[in-house]
Order: sequence, then C-alpha cells, then structure tokens
Amino acid sequence: AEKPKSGRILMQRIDSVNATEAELLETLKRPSQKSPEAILKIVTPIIEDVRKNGDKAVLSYTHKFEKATSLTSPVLKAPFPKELMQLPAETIKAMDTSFENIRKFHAAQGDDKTLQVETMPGVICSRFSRPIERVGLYVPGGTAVLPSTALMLGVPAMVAGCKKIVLASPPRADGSVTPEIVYAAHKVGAESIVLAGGAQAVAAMAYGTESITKVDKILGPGNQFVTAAKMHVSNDTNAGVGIDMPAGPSEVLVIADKDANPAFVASDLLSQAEHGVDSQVILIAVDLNEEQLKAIEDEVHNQAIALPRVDIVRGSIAHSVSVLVKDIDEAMRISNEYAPEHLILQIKDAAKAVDLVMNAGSVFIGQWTPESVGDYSAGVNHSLPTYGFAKQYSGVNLGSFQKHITSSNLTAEGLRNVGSAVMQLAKVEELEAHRRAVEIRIKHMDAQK
Ligand code: HSO
Ligand code: ZN
Repeated sequence: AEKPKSGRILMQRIDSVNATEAELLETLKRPSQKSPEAILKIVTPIIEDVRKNGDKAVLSYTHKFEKATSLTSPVLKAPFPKELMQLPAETIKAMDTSFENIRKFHAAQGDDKTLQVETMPGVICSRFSRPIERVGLYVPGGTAVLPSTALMLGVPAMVAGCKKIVLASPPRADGSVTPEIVYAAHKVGAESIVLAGGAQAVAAMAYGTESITKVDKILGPGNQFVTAAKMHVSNDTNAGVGIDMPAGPSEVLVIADKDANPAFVASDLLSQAEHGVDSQVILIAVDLNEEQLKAIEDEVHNQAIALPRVDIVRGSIAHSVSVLVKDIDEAMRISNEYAPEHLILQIKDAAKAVDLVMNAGSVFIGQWTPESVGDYSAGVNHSLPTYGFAKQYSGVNLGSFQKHITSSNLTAEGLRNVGSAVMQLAKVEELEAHRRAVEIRIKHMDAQK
C-alpha cells in the first residue's frame, strides 16, 4: 500500500482499562513476516549456486543485485589499502571511542580463569573457553550504512581471539565498500571483506569459495533473505556452520511515567522508527492523563516531520502502539510478554525497576540514556534478539565467539568415590562396557594393594 506522505503521525492508542491482557497482546503482535517457505524458495537456489560455482556465482549475484558490474573479485583481503579508509578526523575519533568502549565492556565478559569444582573428593570437573576459530560477520547494506554493526560484531570477535574474522557487506554500485566499514575491519583485525550481500554472502562464508574463507559461525543482522539463508546453511550438517540468532525488524518499547520528559520519550521512539518501515515502536504510558499523553504524541509528530527519514517513520508509526496502563507492574508484565529488543525506562526509580525485567535484549535506564548511546558508543552490544526472541536468546556478547569446553580429572580415590554410582547406572541402562570401564580400574587398584 502507498504510504501517506502527509497527515498526523500518530501511534494507535489502546487503554488497558478497556481491553483484556490477551487483547492488548494481540495489538502488540509484530507485523507478520513473509512466509519462510516463500523466502526459502528464493534463497535455496542461490545458496546451491554459490556452493557449486563459488566466486563466479557470488560475483554474478553482486553484479545483478548490487549493480556493481565493475567488480572482478568478490573479496578484499587485508591489509586494506589506506586510501580505502579515508575518513574525516571526527569520524575516526568517534569510531575509536566506540571501539574502545565496546572492547572494554566485552573484555570484562571474559572468563579466562578456568572454572574448577571438586564435586567429590578426587573428582575434579573444569570448564574453560576457546575462541571459535573462523567467524563470518554480516554487516547489512540497504537504506543506511552501518559501520557500527561492523564494530559490534568485530570487536567481541577480536576480544575473544578468533583467528580469522571475515566481514561481509554488500558493495556500493561502483564496487567499493564504505570506508567506515573498511576502517572497522582494519581495527578489529579482519582477514578479509566479502563484497557481497544477501544469501550469496551467507553461502560464500558457510561453504567457502576459491577466494572466500569458509567460517565456523556466521553472525549479524540482515533482511529476511539473509536470515533465511543463515537458517538454511546452519541446518546443512555438511556445511558445519553455526549462526547467532534469528533476526527480525528492529523494535523499541519505552515505558514512561509522569516524570518523563515528553520530548525525550518521542526522540527515543523516533530513533527506532527511522530504521525501517517494518520497525515497531511501543509506548507504555504509566498512569498518564490526557494532557500528558497528548504532549508525547505532539512531540512525536513535530519531531518526526522535521526528520530526513520522515517517510520511513510514517511507515513504522503506522503499526506502532501506545498502551495506557495503571502502574509499573502492569507495564512490566506487558513488556516482559512482548520481550522487546530495546527497553527504555523513563520512569521514577528506573534503576530499581530493572529487577522486574525478565525479557529484553538491552535496557536503557533513566532519562539520560537514549537508545542511540547503546547503538553506537556506550559499550553494550546492539546486535540483539528481536521479534520476541529475547525470551530465549541473548544479544551478541563475548560468549557468542567462544565455545566452553569441560574436562574431568579423577584420582584413584575419586574413581572409588564415584565409581559405584557409575556402575549402577550403567547396569540400569544395560551398557555393560560402560560398567566394566570402571570395574576394570577398581580391580586393578585392589590387585596392587
Ligand atoms: N538500533 C539498531 C542498531 C543501530 N542503530 C545501528 C544505529 N545503527 C538495532 O539494534
Ligand atoms: Zn538504532
């Protein structure tokens, strides 16, 4: 449907007094996605083509979809030429600041120390982590350039110690990569940049080509084709590739009470709304009167019409909602059920309310914490679970780039202590070789006495 180009930019209102919780949640349903089968039908042949024909296939899709017909190689290898990362000093400085904050926060997530527990005398269980060796990081192109995403994925990979970091991003029509992305790749020590987007980029990293390194895990957000391709390759046991999480359109849920500044609240709703027409923004207004709610709505409209991306905002606000609730408990109940990617708390005692958060990708606490600080520079990651997946997934973090390996180490005394339990359970499962692996050792110990 054609988007209206004028008229009031207004979120639909719903009052919890007039609706059951089920009705409320129905209103908060995410805009439905295209059927996965339809998308799979499109991406499967592309993936197959890249798997079979390698570079040649990748290049032909890039020529077709990105119109980058002058491109002759689908990959740019490090060291990246200086002239490909010429940037204004302010941009370098901003990226360096963000890099450092993201690095600090993710480095602190490390569990370098081996965790060790003696579960019984002489029975020592340990856990230690190792980096995933080769990772492929997808940085979307599309309506905005996203060097911040290159940092959000690349910095934790670097901190984790991944040996090979491959970045993929669709090139511009002239065949070049945005210099900000090249700079990010350089900063995180990436080995290459795959100049491709969509399912073809995902397939190239999953299977490898003549010039593109095969990776062990693919991470990063993307459109429905990228997401479908990630799911597809991760289901192919021959590819041997893992993925981070299913990605959907970006979203924010703001909880605001009487204390909230209407202009601040509106600015947060709009910073998420400008991402794409499919973005969803939710306002939960806690015990606001008509005048206070209208103040926020006026701000949304007035700030929106002054934005360069107002047309996108119109699209996303069209399926966004304000919910009126009586108290914080009700607000939190709804928020936890919606499980937002971003949760903004513009309420009194916001820090205390965090205890009530059960499901959210990342929380922004208090009036001085706009979501955009987390999107770029605070240090937290912006690659987060959307579409309600915050109920079972974490956002990208150091652990996304590591495996945890466990070990057991028993002394003779330890084997005596735990052996009878092992032998009894092996007996129950009728796995005699298991039982004898213990028995043979105990007998050996007894013989030596
Ligand atoms: N809010 C987006 C991330 C982003 N914002 C990138 C700006 N650039 C999804 O979390
Ligand atoms: Zn954002």
